[in-house]
Amino acid sequence: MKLSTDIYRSRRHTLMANLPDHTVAVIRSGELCTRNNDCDYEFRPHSSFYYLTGFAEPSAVLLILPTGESHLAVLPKDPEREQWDGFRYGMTGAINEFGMDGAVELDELDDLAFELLDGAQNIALLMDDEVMRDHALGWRDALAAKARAGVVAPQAVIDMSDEIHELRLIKDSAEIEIMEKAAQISVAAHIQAMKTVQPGMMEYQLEAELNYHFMKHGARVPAYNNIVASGSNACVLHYIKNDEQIEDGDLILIDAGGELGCYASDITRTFPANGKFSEPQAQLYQVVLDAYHAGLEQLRVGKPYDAFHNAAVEVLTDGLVKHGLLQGNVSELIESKAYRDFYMHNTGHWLGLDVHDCGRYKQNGQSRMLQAGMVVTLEPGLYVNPDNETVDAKWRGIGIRIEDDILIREDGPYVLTHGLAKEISEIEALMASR
Ligand SMILES: [Mn+2]
Repeated sequence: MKLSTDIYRSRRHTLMANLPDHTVAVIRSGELCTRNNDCDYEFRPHSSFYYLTGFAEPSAVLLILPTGESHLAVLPKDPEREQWDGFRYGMTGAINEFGMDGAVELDELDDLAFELLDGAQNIALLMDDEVMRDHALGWRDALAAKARAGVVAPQAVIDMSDEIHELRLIKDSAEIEIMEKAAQISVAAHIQAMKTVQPGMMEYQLEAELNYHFMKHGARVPAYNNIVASGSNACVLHYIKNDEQIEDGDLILIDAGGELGCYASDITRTFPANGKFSEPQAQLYQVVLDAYHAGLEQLRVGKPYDAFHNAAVEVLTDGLVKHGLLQGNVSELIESKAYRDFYMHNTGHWLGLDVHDCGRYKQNGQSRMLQAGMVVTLEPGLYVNPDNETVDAKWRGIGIRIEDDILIREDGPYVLTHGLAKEISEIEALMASR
């Protein structure tokens, strides 16, 4: 899934062009993380580091000069370690395969930094990376101590998060292609889950179908912890235990998406375990589906970011009143946020290398305008707490969310997760065909 080295090089040049003059940028891939004893979690590089390099080994540190000239400190080639832990690109690979202008072994990182930072004004980094921040301040102090030898230490450590995040927010065609593939792998996995479910199964047995299809089609890992929630578990927004038995009459909410080439997909569907919605389930489901369609209409170039959320909230609140779960005037119930008892999350988020991707939602205190190349999720839902005694018993414990991944294009919203049933009749037909 590595893109052409020209793409990464041009991203590094653009980043430097957007930072103040005389700045050297530094960013790292991250370290292996212990699961237990001597077992590590599978390594997954930091998204912004990967965006700038396509390099997926742990412990790597990238330094970029104001001209865009790029140097990578990497784990050294080591036949014995590679015998145990697998292939490393080493310095030659960093230059030949990843288009770096220079490379050093990790233990020469400090010397490289001293050389490249001498005379620079700023060290730019991701301010939330405390390890890198401490390291960069250490470099600065060491250079400052050599002032009498003519060394000029950088004056400031600055945050480059915004500059990287704004680049990552607008997806290029290569990224969109990968994201659509990731989305379609996840669509196939969700279809399989709908076709496989039977009352009596455990939630994790259904989860196994998702993981099997993600991996079988090239998405080695889920982009986030799979949510497979039956019955009232669906009202727990981040339910990941997935260890209860699915019962006849339950709705099942699955929020799961595969990760491909480090890009996330993020899909939610809610469907009946026995293949047929009950009447109250269908009534609330239709409200959420109507909110989805109202939101989708707002996902257009030039609309403010919050328009699709507001449109969804209006439809959801209207539906809650229509079915008697809330009483009163719709606009007053929105104003007082009464709907939040049933709808407590936002209607979407940026999607990209991270499932909750980077990029500001507001500019100058106002919701920002949508632009072509942005990818958002659209995910209205309704959740009736099983203990909510203010509503008729027939509604209690129903949890519904419908979520797709939407690319903003000049010609309108494009559903990357296309081809996955969401109308009631479509879901029931798909499940009847099992
Ligand atoms: Mn989501």
